[in-house]
Amino acid sequence: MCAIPVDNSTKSLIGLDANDKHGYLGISTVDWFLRRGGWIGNAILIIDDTKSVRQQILDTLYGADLFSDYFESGNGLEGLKTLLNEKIDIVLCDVEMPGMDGFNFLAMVSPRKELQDIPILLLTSHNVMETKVKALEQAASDYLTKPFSPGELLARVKVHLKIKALQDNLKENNQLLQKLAQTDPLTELHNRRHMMTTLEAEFDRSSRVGSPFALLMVDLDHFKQVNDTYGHQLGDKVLQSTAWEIKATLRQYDSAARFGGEEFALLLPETSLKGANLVAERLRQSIQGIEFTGPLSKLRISVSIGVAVMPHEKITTIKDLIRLADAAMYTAKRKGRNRIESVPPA
Ligand code: GH3
Ligand code: MG
Ligand code: MG
Ligand code: MG
Repeated sequence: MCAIPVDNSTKSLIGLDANDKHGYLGISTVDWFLRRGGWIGNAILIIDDTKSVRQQILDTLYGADLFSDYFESGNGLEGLKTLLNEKIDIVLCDVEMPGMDGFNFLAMVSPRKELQDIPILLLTSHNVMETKVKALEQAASDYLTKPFSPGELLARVKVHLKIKALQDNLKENNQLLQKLAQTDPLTELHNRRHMMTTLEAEFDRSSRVGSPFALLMVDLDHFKQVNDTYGHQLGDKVLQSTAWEIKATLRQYDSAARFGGEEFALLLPETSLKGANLVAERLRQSIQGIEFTGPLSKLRISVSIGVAVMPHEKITTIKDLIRLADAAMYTAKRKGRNRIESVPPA
């Protein structure tokens, strides 16, 4: 097994016992830490108008091997520019500086959503309780009183790096969960629930501003026969290939969802009847043209598509829009399948 040596300070930073693994980290542990944004790639920004203070901080940090990038600024404004332009993981900022001081710096940073997760530690030069309380009230993550001991500086920086890594990890997991909750696992298209949310937003927008909005209902023809002939598992592969063709057809603001078993919905904002029919025809042809391999090599599939476009006098609710697109799709089935039918303009 691959292992790398670590010292005790690194172990405590990543939450391991000092006796863990005899001073070595297994590659899976390293991998875990790196994936959640470990020390490699960490960047610190040090803002202080006194060069010797910045140097003292740098000398302390260099030995601890916590960062790969070190940024320095001699005033708050310059520091803010660096914070906006670089990927910074933690900020140490002096309180007393000419021009933009530490509190002004905090006031500039706090309202910016993209900077809110970056811990800011204020460096106060006098041990006055009001300054410390004010720092925390103004959204500083912590404070350090100058002159600080190297041990305390390192300990506080490590704690805040660890909290940030955990927060980043939590955020990533939440985003992943949100994506999973919106996605159909087989086809990786949006699921029906998420489609309804998008549909509501687009329906409202179209109703409000009168801009065209098209809904396409796409249903595989004789799909039961595909399952009966090749089995359910290969049937699933066919659904995935269909979804892939649908994704390839989408333009920037379009979206697609798996509406039911072998039925898909395409939402096309700002699209007139003519445009929607063109998209539908392109999709019909590309699905008819899919060439499968292996046991499915003899299979040819097709879809029937129903198109409904608003504004339309028969469409006043989302239910109307879905019902009419669905009815058009069933007309296409009745007229022989592998074709497109649209709701005639009012
Ligand atoms: P039509 O042309 O009238 O649409 O005929 P059809 O056979 O496609 O329609 P029908 O509604 O009779 O059958 C739909 C089939 O889709 C039956 C069902 O087993 C299959 N199906 C639904 N969901 C899935 C799925 O997730 N995987 C697979 N493999 N098959 C599915
Ligand atoms: Mg100062
Ligand atoms: Mg079908
Ligand atoms: Mg169906």
